[in-house]
Parts: sequence; structure tokens; C-alpha cells
Amino acid sequence: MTTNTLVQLNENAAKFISKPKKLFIGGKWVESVSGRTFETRNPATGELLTTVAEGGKEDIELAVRAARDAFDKGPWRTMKPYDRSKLMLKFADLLEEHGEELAHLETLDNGAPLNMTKFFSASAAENIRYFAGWTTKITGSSIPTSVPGKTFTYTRKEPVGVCGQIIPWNGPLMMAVWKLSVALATGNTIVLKPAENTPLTALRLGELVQEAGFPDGVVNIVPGFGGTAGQALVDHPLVDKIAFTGSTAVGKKIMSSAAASVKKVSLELGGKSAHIVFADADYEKAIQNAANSVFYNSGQACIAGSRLFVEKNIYDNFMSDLADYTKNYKVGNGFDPSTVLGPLISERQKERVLGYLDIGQQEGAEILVGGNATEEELANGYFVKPTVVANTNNNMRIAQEEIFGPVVSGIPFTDIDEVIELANQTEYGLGGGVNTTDIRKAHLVADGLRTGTVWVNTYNAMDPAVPFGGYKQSGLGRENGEESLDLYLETKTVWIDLD
Ligand code: TXE
Repeated sequence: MTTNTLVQLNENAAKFISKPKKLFIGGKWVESVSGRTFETRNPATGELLTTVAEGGKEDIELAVRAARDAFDKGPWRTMKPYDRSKLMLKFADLLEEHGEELAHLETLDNGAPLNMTKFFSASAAENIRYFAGWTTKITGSSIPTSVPGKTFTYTRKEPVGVCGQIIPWNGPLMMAVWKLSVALATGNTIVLKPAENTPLTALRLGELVQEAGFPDGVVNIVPGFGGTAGQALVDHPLVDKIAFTGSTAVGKKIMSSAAASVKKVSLELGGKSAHIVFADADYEKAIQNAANSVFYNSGQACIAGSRLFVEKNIYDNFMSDLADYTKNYKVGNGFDPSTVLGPLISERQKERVLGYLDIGQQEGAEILVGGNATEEELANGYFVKPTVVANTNNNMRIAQEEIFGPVVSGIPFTDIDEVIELANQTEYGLGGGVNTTDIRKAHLVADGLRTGTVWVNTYNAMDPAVPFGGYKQSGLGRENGEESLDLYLETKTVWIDLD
């Protein structure tokens, strides 16, 4: 890809694109049993990037068997924690070495601007390093008991077994790594199913897993569609755990399917996060924060601060200044260094977002800036301009349903009790933010919001050491941090009679 404005595509990424894309099962690259393939497209241009072997039920069967064998019979489970850590660190080094290439593949496949995907690939390496450190620190405990006679009672932390991991398209590399790293650190084996829109970085990760030297079958990667490959993974009786990131609707379906064999399930689902601005906030910073919280990744973020609550006495000025600020956001191809917002993932997602703007207007909302006008020169990609909507209230559909696009609804409030109540009036509970210079208000909001994360005078900050996940219908369990380990471990109790 060469034009005057676009960054030249990384040579290794170009090579990868031109190779056949197979399934990674039992340490080998194989065609799908059906021989079927599917297309993946560049969302900035609509162009076909490549075709990929399409995993189906039979391929999931093979991948689960490979993961099962690697868990039950392979060297993985008996490998010393320190050796597992070394493999993970090697994997992280490779990821870093190929960071530029992975960032290019990600921008091609999912559209996010290159500076963002470079940050993601660097963060992905850090995430693996963080979890590599945990391999040597997973311990049980000895427990004094009151039963008669002499006994010794202790617990062991053991891996859950075969983990099915299903990830979305809005941050494919990061999502893959978040799931792989904790599962590897805890000694599990994995079948990873990337989203059908964005299989490329996951497949490249498979090559790096191989190069790092993980035993065959420890990581298996099967791209395919949700209703076929994804569902087969969820239904498979030899899978011990499912970890899923995606829509709340599919999350519910997965939970009920997994009930058939009482699989452990962890879910990271949708959100409709409240972002609160008090009149005492640092005004300029709050404008930037409000914009970044919702327009980051073109609003395709589960934590997007899409409900913006602004204190009544500054509401009109704030919304109009936010609209002015938003006009400066450059929308375009992620390979253009001046781009701030890339395209949405697909035509379908674009239509969905534009559909919500129509719904909002029918409900009486007013679009201050953005809206459906995609610039002519961007007509082939799936672009939507960042959109600021006023005259909204918390009951409107655009304020209650996850739009997953660059759209923020501004809602006025009068005091802290009211705003906490409104913020919690949603089925979701993933993130939330508050902008204020009053430490008391900051703490009261942090205490009052029923969400997995609250950001104060910042937003979107994340770290491998910090737990992330949702209350209510935003999910089950936490990714990252020490708490995530338990989702991948069983606790075994051992009683020994010493008499
Ligand atoms: O998600 P899906 P879609 C939300 C967001 C977005 C909406 C629809 O609101 O607009 O979901 O996006 C796999 N069994 N989020 O349709 O369908 C699928 O193949 C097993 C929020 O793309 O949930 C993909 O790998 N797997 C979110 C993954 O689930 C199934 C990120 C996500 O796809 C399956 C993405 C099934 N029956 C969308 N059906 C977030 N939390 O960040 C689908 N899949």
C-alpha cells in the first residue's frame, strides 16, 4: 500500500498477508476439514485483504482433542513453573520484536489508527510478561482444622484444563493476549477462536507461539464464525472453561449453553458507561476526557463513556464546546498518520450506528456535530464521524442501548445523588468516570457507581496488574491482575490423617 499520505505497509505484514491462512491445531497448520474459507476485508477501504480457512464443528473437535491431549498427556502440566515462565517471556520478546508487523496487520484488519495498534502490541507484550511472573507464585495454603485427631489439610491450585476462548474484533490482538496469558500462566491448554472480522493477528500469534517453543496442542487457534465454530466450542463436553468477550446477547447464550456440562464461564460483555462532569472540574481537561472516553477506537470499546452527564449550570456551554472540540478529530484510514478515528469494523456496524442516530432524532435528540455525513472521499470505508448528541435523557434508547460507535449522548443533572442514581439506571455496569476537583465528590461517585471500574479525572487507563470486568449484565469475573488467576484455577483440598 503506497500513496503520498499512507504509511508503507510493513514488509513482514505484507508477506504474512500473501501466505495461505490455515488453522493452528496440535502444533500444525492445517486446512479446515470442510475446505471452506472466508474473506477478511480492510474496513478503511472495503477491499479484500485475504481469505482464511474457516473452522467449523469438525475443526473445533480436532482442536479440543489436541488441547485435551496436551493437557492430559503432554509435558505442559508437569513443566516446572519457572520453565513455563521462560516460554512466556520468550513469547513476549517475539511479540515485541514483531510489534510493528502486528500493529500493521491489526490496522489492516480492524482499521484502528497505527499509533493505537502499536501501543496495543507493546501492551500485549507487557501483559504476557506480567503473567509470566505469576507462574512461580501460584500457591495453595495449609489450613489448621478442628477435626479430632492429627490431620494435615492443605489446598493446591490446579489448572482448570481445556479453555475455550472466544474474542471480539474491537481489539483483537489485545483481547487474544489478555486471554492467552492468564491461561498459560496457570498451566491450562487453549482453543482460541478469533472474531470472523479480524482473524489476522491471532493467526500471526499462533506462529509466534510455535516459534517460542510451546508444546504442541497447548495453544490452538481456529478462526471461524460464532454460530458454528464458536458454538461448537461452547458445547464441547471436553472443554472445561469458556472465556468470552463480546455482546451481552451472545454472552447470555453462551452461559446457558455452558450450563449443559456445567462449564466454568467468564464473560466480558457490553457497557453503557456514565461519564460525569461536575461544574467544578478542570473544564478543558474534562472536554478532552469526555471526548477521548467515547471516541477512542471510534467508540468501539465496551468501556466507552457514551452517557455523558454534565452538571446543569454548565451543560449548554460544555456540550457546545465539546462539539467544537470534536470537529477537530480527523477521521480516516489508520495508515494515515493524521488519523485520530479509524473506520468502524464493518458495513453492518456502520449501519447499526447510523440507525441509532435516526432513532435518537426520532426520540427528540439533537445532533450538535457529526452524524451520518461520511465524507465523499471516505465513501468506500465504514466511516462514521464522531457525533455529539444533546437534548437527550437517560430513558432514551440511545442512552440505554450499546451503540458501539463514536456517539455520545449528553444528559444534564442537578446534584450528586441524582447523577449517581441516573448513572446506575442501566442494565450494564462496566466502567464509569467522574471529572471534579472536589475529592469528596470523587470518592462518593466512586463508591456509588455499580461498575467494575471508575476513573477519576482520567479514562481508559488500564494495566495488566489491574482487574478489569463488569457488574450486572456487563459480565462475570475479572481479567488482568491477581483476581483473573482464579478464573483459570481449581482449588483441590487434601486431607491427611496423621494418626
Ligand atoms: O458481537 P458478537 P458482534 C457488542 C457491541 C456490538 C455488538 C455486536 O455492542 O455492536 O456486540 O457485535 C462470537 N457462540 N460487542 O455481533 O456476536 C463471534 O464469532 C460462541 C461488545 O460482532 O458477540 C465473535 O468471535 N461464540 C464487545 C464474538 O463472539 C459466538 C465486543 C463476538 O461477537 C456466538 C464486540 C455463539 N453463539 C461486540 N455468536 C465488548 N465487550 O467489547 C457469536 N460468537
